[in-house]
Amino acid sequence: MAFIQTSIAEHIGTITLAYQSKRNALSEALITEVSEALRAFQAQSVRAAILRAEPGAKVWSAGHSVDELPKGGHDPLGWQDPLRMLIRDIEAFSAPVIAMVEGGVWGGACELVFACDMIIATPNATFAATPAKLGVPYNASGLLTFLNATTPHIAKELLFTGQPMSAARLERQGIINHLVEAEQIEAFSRDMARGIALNSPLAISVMKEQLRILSAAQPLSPNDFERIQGLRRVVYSSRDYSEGIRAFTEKRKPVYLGE
Ligand code: LCV
Repeated sequence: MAFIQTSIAEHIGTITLAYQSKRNALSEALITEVSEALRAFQAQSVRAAILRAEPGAKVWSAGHSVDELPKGGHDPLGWQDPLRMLIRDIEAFSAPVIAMVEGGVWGGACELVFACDMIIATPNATFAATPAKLGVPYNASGLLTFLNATTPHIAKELLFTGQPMSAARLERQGIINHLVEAEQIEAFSRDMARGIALNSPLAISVMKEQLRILSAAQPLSPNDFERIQGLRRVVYSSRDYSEGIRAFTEKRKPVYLGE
């Protein structure tokens, strides 16, 4: 695989993001490889998976590949968006996925980590949710990932400020399971995965699916659903949306007018 490395040992599957030249940006090609790896793990009865970057990575992932966001003003985060598909693959993967995080986590990669079943991070890892920086609205299921994994106030601070939040702060809030120094994080994560792998895979997979269904149980009227879609379209067809992407490409600060 060109963008990731994978291995399986003791019923534990490990996926290492290995695209540092683009700071592990979640390109369609990288995401396809992660999804294929999860499918291969499933076929080999993996009982726990670890999703990580290379040891010592300064950036765990820079988030959605900005150059792959459509410029035409249509919704880049639709049902078939690669990131959305990966989030669903992680949720549907029948064994727990542990995010092992060193370095900065940006944009859509925050959602990817929050969608994992457990998070183990080094104290200096950071999380920055960037849609407001880029002028992008977030989709409903993605916002639900934030709400389910964090608290409303933390989700809003992350999404409204776009500022990196430290793993230490997120651990204090119960959003990150464990803070572990870089030298021990691999052994610690592997120990947790080993413990899970000794338990009943069937009981775990059923609980994982039950918890997924329960946490997504949000009755929404057709009117409310259409309102959410309509709100997103306002931003996608705005001048600010094009400006955010153009500014990123031109490596300058965006100038937003709110229109
Ligand atoms: C494509 C990249 C990227 C990248 N895409 O290295 O959640 S939403 O709604 O916001 C969603 C749309 C989303 O997730 O958007 C992406 C949000 N991510 C960010 O805003 C982070 C963007 N990246 C950065 O700020 C920096 O790259 C960080 C701070 C992560 C690392 O800085 P560093 O100085 O180490 P460079 O900036 O030099 O990046 C190295 C190469 O990776 C590309 C970047 O364009 C550069 O490519 P070239 O070497 O070809 O110039 N790159 C980085 N992030 N998200 N490409």
